[in-house]
Amino acid sequence: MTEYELKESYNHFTGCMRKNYATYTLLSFVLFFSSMFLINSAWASEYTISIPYGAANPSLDQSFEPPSIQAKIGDKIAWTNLDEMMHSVTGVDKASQEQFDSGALHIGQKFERTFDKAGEYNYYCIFHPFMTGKITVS
Ligand SMILES: [Cu+2]
Repeated sequence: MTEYELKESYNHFTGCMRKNYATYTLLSFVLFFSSMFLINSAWASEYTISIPYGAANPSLDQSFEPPSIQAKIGDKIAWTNLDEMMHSVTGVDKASQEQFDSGALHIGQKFERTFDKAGEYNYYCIFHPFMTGKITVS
């Protein structure tokens, strides 16, 4: 390679780099923020509670499974109705700003809730008030 050719190829290379600088910067930002998002979502946990078959029968003594959960702020709780009839997930403390109510939860339906404040959240089923559960958020 002559000195001229070498200089030409170098100029070509730096020209390309300059042209693509904006693209590289944008790409790094995209990578950075998407990795932050992945790390964040890995921190929060998700808990699942089922309303098992026969939950409406008080003699079976199985309402919400598990009946109590220890969660952290920002964790997601998901209830699923696996029974053959309607149920609800309704907070006992109606005055609370964190009050929650799934409304009528039909067969196979899912209700999700994320708690943003620490506290003890007792809940029940409006159709079968003997069905009770508790979420402790810290
Ligand atoms: Cu019920």
